[in-house]
Amino acid sequence: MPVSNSDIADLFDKAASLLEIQAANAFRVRAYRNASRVIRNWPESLASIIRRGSDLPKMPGIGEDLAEKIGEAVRTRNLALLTQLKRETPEGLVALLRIPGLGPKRVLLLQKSLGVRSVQDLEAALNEGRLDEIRGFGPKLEEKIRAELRRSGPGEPSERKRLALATAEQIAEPLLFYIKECANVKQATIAGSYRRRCETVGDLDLLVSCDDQEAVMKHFLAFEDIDQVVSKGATRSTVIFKSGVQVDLRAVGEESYGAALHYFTGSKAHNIHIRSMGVKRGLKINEYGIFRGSRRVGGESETDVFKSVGLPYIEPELRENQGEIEAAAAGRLPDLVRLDQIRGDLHAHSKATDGRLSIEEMAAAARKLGYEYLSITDHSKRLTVARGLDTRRLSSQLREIDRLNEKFSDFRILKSIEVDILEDGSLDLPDSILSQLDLTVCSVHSHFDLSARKQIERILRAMDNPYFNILGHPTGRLIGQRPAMEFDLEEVMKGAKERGCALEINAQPERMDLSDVHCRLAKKIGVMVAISTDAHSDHDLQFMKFGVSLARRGWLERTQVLNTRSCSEIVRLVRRKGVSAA
Ligand code: DGT
Ligand code: CA
Ligand code: CA
Ligand code: ZN
Repeated sequence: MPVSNSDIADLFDKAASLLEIQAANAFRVRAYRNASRVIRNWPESLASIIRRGSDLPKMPGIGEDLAEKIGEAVRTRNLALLTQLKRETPEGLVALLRIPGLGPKRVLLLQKSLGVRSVQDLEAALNEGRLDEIRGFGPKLEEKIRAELRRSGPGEPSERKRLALATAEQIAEPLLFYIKECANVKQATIAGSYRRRCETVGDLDLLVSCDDQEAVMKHFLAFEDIDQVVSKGATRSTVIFKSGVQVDLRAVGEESYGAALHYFTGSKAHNIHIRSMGVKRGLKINEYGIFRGSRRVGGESETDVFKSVGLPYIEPELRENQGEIEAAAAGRLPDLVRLDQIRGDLHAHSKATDGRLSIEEMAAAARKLGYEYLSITDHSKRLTVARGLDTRRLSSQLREIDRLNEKFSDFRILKSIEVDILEDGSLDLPDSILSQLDLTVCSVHSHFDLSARKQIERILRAMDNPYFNILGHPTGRLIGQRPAMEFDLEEVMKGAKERGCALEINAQPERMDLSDVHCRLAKKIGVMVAISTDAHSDHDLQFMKFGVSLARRGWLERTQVLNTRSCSEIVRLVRRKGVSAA
């Protein structure tokens, strides 16, 4: 199992929470929290940097001691400090932390003022009405805690699962449709991490503008997917859907919609940065509007917010306080790639291997999306579970594609293959057949556990083959099933750039591989990427939007994305020196 930056960040986060429950020095708590945030968002894999023996880069707020702890986390996947803290902290307190609304601060407060040290203690205190006695525990929070205790039943509450973006969308879209049916609703958006198109989403933040908030609340609370109402008020409600997802609704007047949309889109770090810029200009920026003293000076549109601090509009996907505000101020925001710039899909399977449809059906589906081309990339023979193609079957597929292509004047099926990269770095099919293709996707489907060094050598050796064009799903991760392979992507990206190879952003929801952080690295290195769906059916072609938003989160522009080019440009771009056109 590789140690990703977010694994390291999780360790630091846990340490911060446990330190906080123990009422440790506030500076120390903050140092760990800050470190966690910096590490989580760091664009390069810290584990790779350490493994290749380089010094860690200078990171804000991370001194020698914390840097050493990063090293420890990479080596041991743990922190001795964390083990010690866990030993010292009663289990019950740790379980309390998992209850939504109960951060370490409140857990500490509960412990100090009521002696609550477990979920059972908490339940008792609730039932006896003792929670009312402590500051910061209003009826809203109490109701939220009650709802969680009901939801999780007796015993310890489980850690609330974050949803994959694609899953969240299946819940969010019908909700949005439903809310817009209410005649009072003027505008409605799902803000938060969902709008920033994060890989996973904690809860959905639905924002509406209207002039009759009561009517909108009533309409919302009648939605059939609602399982529990955690809290309801005149302008805000929190509910839990039958699927377990929490949804927060905020209803605001039209004059506040832009300010609220900006606020609830976040991220929190981005908001705080913008707000502090406002303060310097004598402005108060919050979810209700932009104010100079008590006078409202804007808030109807999101642009108002940015304009008030002298910035151009910043796309939601960039709002992570990862340099987007500085870039905006300097007039250097990237011109992010858009879905409507995508002209085709370079990774799709047919029923010749593990796809569900014929090549003809897949091509028809791609044409319907307005695409100019579709690459058919079935598996190669090594992947026996998918009935991978050998030279003979691939040859006959190529003839079939020639026949189909004769029918089109405005569309082309590209001849391709998803060829396995074998353990020794050779490709699974001979050059004699690869040379007859328009381009190749080359993927690792076995031996995921080679050492990082061997994995890199394997992939770079494969890239030495002049018929290697696109590295498919580069880290091999399957979200929730298989971790990313542990190797330094930077080295692979540099190798790809030198050799004229591209990397894939695989838009399958369970892959999303490269990640946004990797995309940013790809941008820095200047290696080309292909955004592909790896479709196994016509429906899967729709995943393109997830790949594009991921690329946008990674600051990628049209020019760096292979499949924003025409078919002939692509074939020309990927052709390697020493390879003549077949
Ligand atoms: P999630 O739900 O964990 O995937 O992430 P978000 O970003 O959707 O976070 P959420 O739902 O807790 O809050 C939605 C947005 O509201 C968040 O992105 C920024 C804003 N927000 C929440 N709490 C604060 C806060 O304390 N200060 C500021 N400035 N903004 C906040
Ligand atoms: Ca949220
Ligand atoms: Ca929320
Ligand atoms: Zn594959």
